[in-house]
Amino acid sequence: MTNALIVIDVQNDFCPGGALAVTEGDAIVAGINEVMEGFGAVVLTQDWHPVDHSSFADNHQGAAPFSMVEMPYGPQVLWPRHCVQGTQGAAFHGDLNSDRADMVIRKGFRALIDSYSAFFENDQKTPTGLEGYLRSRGVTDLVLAGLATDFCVAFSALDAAKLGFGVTVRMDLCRAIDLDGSLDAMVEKMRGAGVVLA
Ligand code: VGL
Ligand code: ZN
Repeated sequence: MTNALIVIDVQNDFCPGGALAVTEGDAIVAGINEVMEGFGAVVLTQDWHPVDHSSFADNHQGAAPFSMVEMPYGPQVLWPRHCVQGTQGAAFHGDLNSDRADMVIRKGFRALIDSYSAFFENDQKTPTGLEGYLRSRGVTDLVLAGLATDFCVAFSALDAAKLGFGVTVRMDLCRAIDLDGSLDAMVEKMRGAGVVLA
């Protein structure tokens, strides 16, 4: 059995002062660095959007940030512009030990589709390639940490469980956006899917 730590989107734009700041988003960085040592593999994910990304409210005329739209693949939250490719906002938090990462996987780089999960884009079928990477390295068990608990962490955990990995989410090493009760809803879904919340 090989385990992997999957660190979700610990990027400047999700930390205080960033474009889509998660409360205390930076408070988990030291703890994540500490646990990295204990894993057979460490993967970092990076939300990585083109400027014309369809998840940005300012690319939809008259739309307010955090409102909902219907995309061809289903409902989608419109976010403030964040994690634009190559910007400082898209860079990892400066204190995150990115040197320890074996693999960095970028997601959300297609303009017409968002990607919360590290495994599949929001159409739930376009793969990111992470599954193949983990399987070819013999990884069976995953521990997830990062931002945000109720979006990218939860979607990644649910997909991982569906794919048959053993999945633990370190809730103490995650922080949530919590939009209209999304945290409670996603915690419930993760429990139902057999994800261990630690
Ligand atoms: C995320 C909203 C939009 C996340 C990414 O990392 O949870 N949330 N893009
Ligand atoms: Zn995003």
